[in-house]
Amino acid sequence: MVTDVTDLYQAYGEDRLPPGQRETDRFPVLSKGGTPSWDRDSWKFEVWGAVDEELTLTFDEFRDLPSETQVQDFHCVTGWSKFDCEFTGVTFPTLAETAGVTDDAVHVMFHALDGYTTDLTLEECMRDEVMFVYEYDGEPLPADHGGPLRVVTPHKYAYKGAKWVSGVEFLTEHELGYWEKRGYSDTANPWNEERYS
Ligand SMILES: Nc1nc2c(c(=O)[nH]1)N[C@H]1C(S)=C(S)[C@@H](COP(=O)(O)O)O[C@H]1N2
Ligand SMILES: [Mo]
Repeated sequence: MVTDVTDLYQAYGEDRLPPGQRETDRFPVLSKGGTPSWDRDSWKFEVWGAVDEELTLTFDEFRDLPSETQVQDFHCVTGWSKFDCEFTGVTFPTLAETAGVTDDAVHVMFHALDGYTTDLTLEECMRDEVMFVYEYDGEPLPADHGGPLRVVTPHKYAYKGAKWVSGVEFLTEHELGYWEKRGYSDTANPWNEERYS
């Protein structure tokens, strides 16, 4: 079953295409540096911080979590949007439920293999559209797009979705991620054009 969530813009604005964006059919690659290498045997996904149970999952264990497929739009803060991306993976609420989030958790820091980080409020993460994705259009997620595992955040500019995600830290206080420390908006709502802080 494929769930189409491309209508989520209706909660934020009139138009599916956020203001100041242009639609592209391509799927450009945008990374702060090179594509990190990974190895299936040593790859680990970790969950720590304000949780009942810290988790360390192998790639196969991650793949065994309940998954779903969604059609989503993708908005990069540099001005391009790609409609109708088919992503398969694990929703954030499913992952959170697996670890058991404690009552004092308020924010979430995503960590990635290239040293990238990004932070969202727990509330902004606890939506089924926030997914840990390992397949794009029914194929393994290409390495340039964050394979083996990336986060997608269709309600935010795409820098809120860490490629090559290696772990999730539940925080009891707000912290800033890589781009948020360098002047990009912490809230990153595309329909309000929250590009810079
Ligand atoms: N680990 C990591 N994640 C990242 C980035 C990055 O440099 N490193 N760039 C972000 C930015 S600015 C965007 S627009 C999207 C780009 O995803 P794409 O290369 O699949 O288009 O990934 C986001 N996630
Ligand atoms: Mo971006």
